[in-house]
Amino acid sequence: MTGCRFLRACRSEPVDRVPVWFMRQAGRSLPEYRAARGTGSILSAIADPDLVAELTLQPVRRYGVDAAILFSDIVVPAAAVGFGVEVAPGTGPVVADPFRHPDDLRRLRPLEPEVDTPYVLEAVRAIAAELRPRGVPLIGFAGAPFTVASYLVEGGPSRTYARTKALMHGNPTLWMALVDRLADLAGTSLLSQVEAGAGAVQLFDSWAGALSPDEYRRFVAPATTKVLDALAATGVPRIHFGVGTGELLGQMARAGADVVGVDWRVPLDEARRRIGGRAVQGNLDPALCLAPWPAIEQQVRTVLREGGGIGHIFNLGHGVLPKTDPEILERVVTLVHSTPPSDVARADGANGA
Ligand code: 1CP
Repeated sequence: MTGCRFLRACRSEPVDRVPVWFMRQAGRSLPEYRAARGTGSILSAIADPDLVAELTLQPVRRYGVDAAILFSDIVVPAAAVGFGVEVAPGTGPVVADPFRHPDDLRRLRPLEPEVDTPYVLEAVRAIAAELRPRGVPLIGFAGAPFTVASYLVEGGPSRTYARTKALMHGNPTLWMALVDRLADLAGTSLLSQVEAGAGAVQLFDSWAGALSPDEYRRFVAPATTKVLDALAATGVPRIHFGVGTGELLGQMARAGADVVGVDWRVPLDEARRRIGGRAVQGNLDPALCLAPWPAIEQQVRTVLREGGGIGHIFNLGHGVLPKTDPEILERVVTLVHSTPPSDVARADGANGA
């Protein structure tokens, strides 16, 4: 089998082992991250290509995962064009002057990656060069229009998305203009990351699960489709991920994904039925990584069986929780890599074993 197993799995080609990586695999759960990261704002860390390369490569070295994900954040393009967004430690993205009026569209001018985010491109080039000999691809990423819009409209993290929904339903014209601008930012950023050497991309629509299927179809799908369409000609796999999106999986697939990321609420075999023919990524509950090992082992085997061995990229159903013991993730990688795809049907003792 030629080529790397992560890219083969994205294309639903046979693999020697199911590939595995973890959302938020770099970050606070790693002592070497805490040592290298220092105390400054994450946006200044992201603007330092040497530090970004180090933070991106740390989990590859420690875990032997099959893909790296660029150390960055979903608000980087909006911050880079001067919208006015910060990332507050312990909170996440915050906006002092949230998006409210048509005039605010002017704060979202087009992104010029070489001018606005040269540090991202420098980091991607360095990381891709370092990973190439190991056959490990770098995943570039962006925030999907809805999830980024939710921060710009709410002014910070939200539980209800009340202001966001008030805008989409109350002034659909302005909402569609907003998500269209955000689609251009995400598409341009992702294309620049691919040109600099990223071998796959993931579009994070983390909070899309707040939407009904009808809201998703009317207010979100057109902009998200625009982002994923912009990547089609590159030929790199496009992963599309959200949390709590069981009822949206079909639409998320049709928006142009090659791989659909699934959280722990929907078993992967059921998810596969909803997305027709595409690969799946997921879906071990990140909270389970804090349980005793036998419970984790059982669930890893269940996820492998439900993933079916082909067209499955093993991951968590959302990001690594900061309290996770890195040793547990190491054991998860070893377990996934020790199970040949032909054995996953028997992996958890189901099917009469
Ligand atoms: O492996 C990695 O660590 C990759 C780095 C990464 C990624 C992929 C960071 C660094 N952010 C992201 C994407 C991101 N950022 C998402 C999508 C992924 C997901 O759903 O987890 C989202 C929703 C954000 C927004 C964001 N940025 C939050 C969430 C706030 C909320 O609404 O609950 C937070 C806490 C941040 C800050 C941030 N980004 C990244 C880190 C390591 C941190 C923590 C703060 C810091 O270290 O200063």
